[in-house]
Parts: sequence; C-alpha cells; structure tokens
Amino acid sequence: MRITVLAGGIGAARFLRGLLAYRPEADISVIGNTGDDLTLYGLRVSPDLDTVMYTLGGGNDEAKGWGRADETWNALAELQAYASTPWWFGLGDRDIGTHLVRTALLSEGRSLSEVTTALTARWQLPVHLIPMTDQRVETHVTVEDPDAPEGRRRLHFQEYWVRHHAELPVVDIEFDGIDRAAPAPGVLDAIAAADVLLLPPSNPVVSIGPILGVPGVREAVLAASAPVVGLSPIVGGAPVRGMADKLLPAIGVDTSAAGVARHFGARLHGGLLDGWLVDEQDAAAVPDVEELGIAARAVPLLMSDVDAAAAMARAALDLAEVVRR
Ligand code: FO1
Repeated sequence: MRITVLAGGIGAARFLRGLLAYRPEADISVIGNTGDDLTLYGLRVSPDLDTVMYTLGGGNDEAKGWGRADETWNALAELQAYASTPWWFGLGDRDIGTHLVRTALLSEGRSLSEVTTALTARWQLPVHLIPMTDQRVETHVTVEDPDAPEGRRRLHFQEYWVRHHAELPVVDIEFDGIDRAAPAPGVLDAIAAADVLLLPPSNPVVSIGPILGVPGVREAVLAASAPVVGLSPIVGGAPVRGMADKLLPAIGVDTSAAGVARHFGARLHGGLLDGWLVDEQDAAAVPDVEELGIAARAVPLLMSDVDAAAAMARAALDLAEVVRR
C-alpha cells in the first residue's frame, strides 16, 4: 500500500511512528514542510524535516519532541558568551552536525531534496522524506507592536514561535518565496501514486498550509484518486501541542475540530477532505463535519505512546477505505 503524508513537525512525526508500527510494510512518502526553515550563524536549519528524520530514525529528544537525544549545548554556550545573536534558538552540538552537513552540501550546489536524501540515509529512515520544494520558502509573521513604526513588526516564524512563544498578536502570516517555489522532485508523483493521502495532526496554518501553498500541490491533491483523510490537531478546542490556537484566528479559522475540517474543505465541494478524525471529546462535532460533506469519526487522538498513534493510523486507514470512491 502506498501512503503519502503531508507532514509538519512534532505531531506529524509522532503520527508517522504510529503509522509505521501499524503498517510496517507500507510504502510511505512524507512531504515535509520547509516553511519553518531558517539560516542561523550561516547554517541552514530545516526544523520540520529534522524532527521527522530524528523521530523516525530514533535519534530525537523524546521529551522536547525536537532536536537530538543525548544533546550537549557547548557551541550554544560559546555563542551566548560572545553575546552573539540570535541566541534564542536552541542549537545543540549534535544538531549542529546536521546543519553543518546540510549547509556544506547546499553550498556545493546540491538541492534540498538531494541533501535530505543524503541526511536520511544515515538514519536509514523507513519512509521517503521529500521536502515540499527545493526553493527557499520562509514563513513570516506580522505582529502588532506598539513600539514599532506602523505599530506592527514582521518576524521570521521561528522568532515569533521560539523567542516570543507565540505571545505577540498576529496580524498576518506569509510564506515568503512560495509563488516562485515548485514542488520538489517526487512530490507530485507521491501524491498521484498514493493509495491513501493523510493529513496528520500538524499545524494547519504553518505546517500543512505551506505544503498546500506550493504551486501545483493543492491541485495535485484535488486531482488525486486516493481518498484524503485528516486527523484533527485541535482537541477539545485547543491544540494538543504547539500553539495553533494563536494562528488559526489570524486566518479566520475557528479553533475547533470542525473549524479545521471546514478550513480544509470537503472534496465533494471542491475542498481537500474525504474523511476527518476528531477526538472522542469532540464527538459532538461529528454531525457538523458530516454536514460539510466530510465523513467523520470520533476516536482517541492523544498520541500518548506509539500504540495510541498506531490506533489513530488504523482509524485513519479504515476511514479511507470507507470513503474510497
Ligand atoms: N523549539 C523551541 O521551542 N525552542 C528552541 O530553542 C528550538 C530549537 C530548535 C532547533 C532545531 C530544530 O529542528 C527545532 C527547534 N525547535 C525549537 C522546534 C521548532 O521551533 C519547531 O519544532 C518547529 O519549527 C515548529 O513546528
């Protein structure tokens, strides 16, 4: 079975671990978000690609969800001692090794796809991880700031997310470079050839959004013969993890399981979804989602461990068979 997953970072990585536990024999392609990417100290960092790579490769820091296990922070301490900026993004020594290789290969003219293939080879990933595009796309957030000239300031997503803990009021979100971006090699094929397409519980705005925003990707999903099933990242009116509740209002989306389903839309009416999983806490939303023309089921959506994530993957694949046209 060929499964293609549009993935952000921590939530997607944890879901993928469950999907692999449930269907170890499946041929899984992961289209990774690169809108979080940034350059720090001359190093190119791809947080969502690295989170998937480390998590499925067994090298991730399980408690934080991002970065490397058994990490040390000597280089960062030196940067801080030099009062070098931006000190606020936690680059661990092992993690820096990844960024050194990525930056070196990119500087030799290799594409991000080629670099990702080289990096994931070391981790012997059981999936094919493809960046959404080889061109640079960087999410920026415009926030209200009374001290700034027009009362607003534009930040890289990571500065908004990590330095300011998503506490600044968001006025606008933009994916810089997205209009000039093309799907990376293999992205459109992975969508067209899939037997099932999955939207894991990632941030709909800054993780799934950029992937769908790459010219041609949304169209490919709409044209795909495979059923499209998503899993709500919002449980009981709040994100399970992360701060999607700070971003959804900025794009006029209700912070609820049904609100996100409405945002993605029903395939029946020109949108993306054939099926949508909500948590049992949101079982009351099932009729609302079905009203939209999307088949809905209420199942446990808290990925407390791999078995829980595997059960979610099973529910998603079961629903995919129910809605398969
Ligand atoms: N998240 C934080 O909250 N604080 C950090 O210092 C931090 C550093 C970091 C370094 C590498 C990396 O791959 C991810 C890192 N993250 C950090 C997480 C990152 O901001 C988020 O995982 C994604 O960008 C949002 O999906």
